[in-house]
Amino acid sequence: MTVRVGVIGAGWIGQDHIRRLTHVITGAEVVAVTDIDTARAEEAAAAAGARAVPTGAELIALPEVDAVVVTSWGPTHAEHVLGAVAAGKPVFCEKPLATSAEDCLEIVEAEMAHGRRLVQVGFMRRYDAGYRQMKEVLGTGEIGAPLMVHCAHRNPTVPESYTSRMAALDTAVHEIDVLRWLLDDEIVSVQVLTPRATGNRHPHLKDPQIMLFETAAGVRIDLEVFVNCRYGYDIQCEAVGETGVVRLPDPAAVGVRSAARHSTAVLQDWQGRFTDAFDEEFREWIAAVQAGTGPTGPSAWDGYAATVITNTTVEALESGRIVDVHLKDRPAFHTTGDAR
Ligand code: NAD
Ligand code: ISE
Repeated sequence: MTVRVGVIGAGWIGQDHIRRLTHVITGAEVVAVTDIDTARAEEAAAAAGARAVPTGAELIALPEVDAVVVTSWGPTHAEHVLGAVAAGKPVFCEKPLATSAEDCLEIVEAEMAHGRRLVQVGFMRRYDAGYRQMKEVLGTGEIGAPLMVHCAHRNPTVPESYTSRMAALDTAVHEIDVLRWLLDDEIVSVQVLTPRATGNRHPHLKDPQIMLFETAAGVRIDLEVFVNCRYGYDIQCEAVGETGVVRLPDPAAVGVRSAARHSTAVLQDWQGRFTDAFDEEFREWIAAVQAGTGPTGPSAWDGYAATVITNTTVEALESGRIVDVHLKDRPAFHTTGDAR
């Protein structure tokens, strides 16, 4: 069965997912696209042989739409995800699930009232081959219990519109999700340190930031978020266990020996770094929709946890304090059936 998909939001990532669903993944067809920018919706729809629709609500209601992809701006996600859940349609929502804990919980509760999983959140790092290998090693117990994780998330540059809060909300959110999943553990407190700021930032921005997380099991995570590092897009992750260390591999790149140097190129953007992960994320989501089993990837609960933890990280940045994370108890509905 071909899954007929409607896409809400045809900006950068919406167009990339439309291309992916149309040209990369088998078993899916984009049949409808909407965007508040109607010209953009029409252009993206035409490229996929789909129809442009005026609003998200109308797109969700179309009988020919089997499943919904939400790639609009973050503050609009909750409305569209709740609409899809009310219609009983599987919905893939790019991060964040919603921008407030309350909206995330409303989605969690609506999905539970529906009785089975419909929601998947777009945390694509869980589909990256390197992170998957790390999880496998951690799972075998080969390096013993994890004790510490050292991470870095570096972007070459960000636009002036990028704010200090976005270091948590937009950037560290990926590590927050992938570390909860890698460690199968929950983050319980956060502190943010602001070292000497780079001269290469826009003056309003605190960059770099060092985020210190503690988990329920006592694992300490240090995450450097440095979004004006200039030299490239660089994601580092190293877990230190009782008897060994496991490291995220760098993307494959040829080594060049020339002019008395041995060098390898560093990627320049996140799009290139996670292309394969995005493809696999959609391959598995479409397969789950086809199977009618409900999504197997990051759940509405994971989306809720990520939003609470990123909002707590902003509080830690702005207060300078160590702040505890307050999550509700995880419902039984969400202890099985996700990608853990
Ligand atoms: P963008 O600004 O390029 O695109 C968003 C589009 O949504 C715009 O075309 C806008 O007109 C449209 N839009 C806004 N509100 C709408 C509504 N109510 N109905 C229909 N269309 C609406 O942004 P982007 O970079 O494509 O990001 C979109 C989402 O994807 C964000 O939530 C962002 O955090 C997420 N994202 C995730 C990743 C990732 O690595 N997983 C990467 C980039 C962006
Ligand atoms: C961006 O929004 C993303 O989601 C990318 O994956 C991330 O690496 C980047 O830092 C964010 O700004």
